[in-house]
Amino acid sequence: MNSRRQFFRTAGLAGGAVAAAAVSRVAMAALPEPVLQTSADTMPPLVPNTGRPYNPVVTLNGWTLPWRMNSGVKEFHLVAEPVVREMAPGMKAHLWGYNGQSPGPTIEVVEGDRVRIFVTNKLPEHTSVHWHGQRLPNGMDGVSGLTQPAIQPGKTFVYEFVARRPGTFMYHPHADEMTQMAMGMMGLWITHPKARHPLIDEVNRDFCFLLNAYDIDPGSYTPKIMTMLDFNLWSWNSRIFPGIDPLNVRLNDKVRIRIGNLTMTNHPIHVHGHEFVVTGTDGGPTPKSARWPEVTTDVAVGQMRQIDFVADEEGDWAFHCHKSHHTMNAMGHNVPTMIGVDHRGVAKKISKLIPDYMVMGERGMADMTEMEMPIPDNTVPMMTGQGPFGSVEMGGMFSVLKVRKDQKPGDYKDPGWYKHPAGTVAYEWTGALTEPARTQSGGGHMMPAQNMPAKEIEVQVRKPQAKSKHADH
Ligand SMILES: [Cu+2]
Repeated sequence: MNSRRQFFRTAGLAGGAVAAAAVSRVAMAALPEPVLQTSADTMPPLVPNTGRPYNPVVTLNGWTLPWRMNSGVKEFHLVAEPVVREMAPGMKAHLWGYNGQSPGPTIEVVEGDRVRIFVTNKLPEHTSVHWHGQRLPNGMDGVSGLTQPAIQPGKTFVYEFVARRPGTFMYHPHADEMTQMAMGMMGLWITHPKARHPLIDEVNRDFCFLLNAYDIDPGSYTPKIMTMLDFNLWSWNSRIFPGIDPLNVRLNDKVRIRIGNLTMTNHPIHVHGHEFVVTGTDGGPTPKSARWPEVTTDVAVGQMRQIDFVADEEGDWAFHCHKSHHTMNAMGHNVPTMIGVDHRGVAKKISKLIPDYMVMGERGMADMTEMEMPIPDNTVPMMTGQGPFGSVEMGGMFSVLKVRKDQKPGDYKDPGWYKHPAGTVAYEWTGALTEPARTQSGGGHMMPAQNMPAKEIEVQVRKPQAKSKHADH
């Protein structure tokens, strides 16, 4: 869902920022003009027009921050500020972020680049930026109180260091972290290798996103920052399915996906139809001897995982967190399991008193997607997303890897739903059904049937009486 107009707007701004570099010494002495993003769409890769060339990444529902070259130094300007982030069509959240969005823009540099980052604080409280995973001088590490004074509201600080090693990194505040990360302050940092690297293959498509989580009550806009574990919105780059864009690739592309986890729990990330290898972490590229094929990799808290694979199977492949509660959207958690409970009579009685009353999950939860249940404003259904065969019944950390023969190189447009060749889709059996033969045996090999009672017996369990103090437990 790339918007061409958005692309030209971004490219224009990037061009503007770069052109400014050629203007005058006075202009260069000033801060680089901050570039803001108003859209939550996936922006096309920002092809570098200054500095060493590299193959840019695509940030899922995100964008890369343009820079200017100032006497050989790459200069970026991050603005920490309150933002309104569209988490999915129909749901907006009041978050904190950088340059108009949460997460902030991806910063892309090349191994060996000298980088200068101006950070302006427009938040109502102090902040700092920690450059997670970087080798840098201690005083540039961004831990407020420990390595620098905090950046007070209205102030701008300058960070400067050389991007010493290639890899996938993150940035986030190291000041009032609980609040600021719960409010969405974070971003990705990619350092590309300066030359061919024995452990970093060149790829055709290079995607990245952060795992994050929010606790926003249905009908409200601002996350509850005291929540420790029971978040109700599990997001990729502060987007929830069906608001997460698909990953669109060409058949046989070499694909890389970089995933960083800034939530409070781990996320087993799973791809359908393909195997991948973990080729890097925030510690750098993994040695070849430490790689093995996987279809799920756990990304623990504060970790990054870089996975590589060849997209050699056409189709629409689910790509998601394997924790089933993380592929759902906001809901109350205090819902009893009702499977197998027949409570139609009760529901009828209650609905006389409460017209909107609805019984949840008598036959599982799938019914919930079809019921026209009234939901509060600014709330996305719990399980949703229309596919070509009906509801996908997903939410949260879910997207689709779309592999197509005719996807052009460099084209990230959504190709639409996969058209399955005739005879390759699971179908309904319409023939006769025979009753399954059920075993009559009373047990397995270790317990021969002749020693087993032929019918059910009643077992009485007597709780031991507390004759001695020790028997009690
Ligand atoms: Cu998860």
